[in-house]
Parts: sequence; structure tokens; C-alpha cells
Amino acid sequence: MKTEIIVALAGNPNTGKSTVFNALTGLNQHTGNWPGKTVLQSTGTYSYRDEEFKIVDLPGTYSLLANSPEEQVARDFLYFGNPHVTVVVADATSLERNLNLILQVLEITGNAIVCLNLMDEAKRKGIKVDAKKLGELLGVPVVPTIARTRVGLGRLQYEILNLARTQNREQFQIRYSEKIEDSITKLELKLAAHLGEIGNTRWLALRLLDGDPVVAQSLAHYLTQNKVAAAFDGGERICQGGS
Ligand SMILES: Nc1nc2c(ncn2[C@@H]2O[C@H](COP(=O)(O)OP(=O)(O)O)[C@@H](O)[C@H]2O)c(=O)[nH]1
Ligand SMILES: [Mg+2]
Repeated sequence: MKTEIIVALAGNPNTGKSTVFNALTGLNQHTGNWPGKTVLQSTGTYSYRDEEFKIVDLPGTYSLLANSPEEQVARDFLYFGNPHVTVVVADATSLERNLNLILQVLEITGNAIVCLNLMDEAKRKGIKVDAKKLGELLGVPVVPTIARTRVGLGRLQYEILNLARTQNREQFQIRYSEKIEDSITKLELKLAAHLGEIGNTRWLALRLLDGDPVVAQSLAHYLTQNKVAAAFDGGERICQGGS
């Protein structure tokens, strides 16, 4: 059987995430709760150019740092679920606010695409966004869309497939002060020894330096189970959840 390409859909509330999700998956949807949480989980599937995609509509969040159950679900899935591609749906009319989440996602994964939605609203308000330039600055594809009328969704599907096949080698990185960078390096070495292939030890080190209790707990859970596949791999358990 062919492996499915797992796509996570992240974004602030009201950016058109569900509209994108519905447009891509149509009736091929499944809803339930995230394991152990009262947070709604929607997954769906679609085919494109002979590939099968499983798309996970994450809860809408403004950040991945605070501690609401929604933010925990989104963050854990992006990190431990290790999706092949993460699409961040952003509101073109308030890019600055949306960039907060975009940058946090890019610190977790370089395999990301920005879906710059509500382009019609932006135009109506006289807001111009240079998608190409933004893509160059962030190092990921930026696809302008009007999800409500499906404008740009063809290109979005194409970019998802393309990224799933190539995977982004150069990840966007925020440099911190020397002292923090030193601590990150030390922690990363220790984490790499335990985690091996799970990757992005830099992000984990940053969260541990934040003193983030939830990440520490998720990490402990992950290490004790070390059944990566059973817990999160490719979203298997997530996608089997629910009714
Ligand atoms: N004008 C316009 N409205 C949109 C677009 N995409 C979504 N919407 C509308 O924005 C509202 C919020 O969309 P929804 O998909 O529920 O957002 P979510 O909270 O991110 O899941 C709905 O009324 C959608 O119909 C778009 O590109 N342009
Ligand atoms: Mg929604």
C-alpha cells in the first residue's frame, strides 16, 4: 500500500482554515476528539496526481507557546506527529499578527507552506502583500488564495505535493544571543543522543530553556513510550481517533 502524505493545517482562528480543509477534502472527513482532550479533531483525505493525502485540521491558535489545550494539541502534533508538510493558513489583511504563528511553526519545521488567504479582502482594503518576497524572506513557498472561491487552491495542492517529495533542506532560523545559543548547543547534544532521528532538537532545546512544563512532559512521555509509531508517527493514532 502506498504511504499517505500527512499534511497539517495550522493557523490563527478565522483565517479560512476550515474553508481550505473542506475545499480540499469535500465529504471525505472524519471528526472526533484528540486523544485525551476535549478538543475537536478533524481529519480528511484527498487524492492529487496519484498520491493520497491525509490532512489534519489543527485547532486555530495565535501561538504555540501558551498553554491552552488547543495550543498543546497543535504544537504536539506539529512536533511529535512529524507531518510531511505543514500548511499555515494566514490572513493577508493582518499579516503582522499572523506572522507570530508562522515564525513559531517555522521554528519547528522547514517543511511548511504559507497559504496567504483572504486575498480578496486584502485587495478590498487596499492592502498589498508581495507573496514572492515574503516567500524569499521565510524560505518557504507562499501561496496567495481566496479559499471561499477556491482561487489558488490548485497551486496550494501542487506546492504540498512538491514539498512532500523534496522536503525543505534549509530551515529558517532565528538566532538568539550567544549565551542562549551556547545553552541550546549543549542541550541539543544531549537530546540528539536520546532522540536520534526525531529531528529538530533545536526547537526542543528552546522549549526546555523556556521552562515549558508541557513540552518537558510530552518529551518524558515520548521517551518512556519510545513507541514513536504507536504514539504519534505519521499521525496514525491521531487519525484513528474519534468515533
Ligand atoms: N472573503 C473571504 N472570506 C473567506 C475566505 N476564506 C474563508 N472565508 C470566510 O471566512 C470565515 C471564516 O472561515 P473558516 O474557514 O471558518 O475559518 P477558520 O476559523 O480558520 O477555520 C468564513 O465565513 C469563510 O466563509 C476568503 O478567501 N475570502
Ligand atoms: Mg475552523
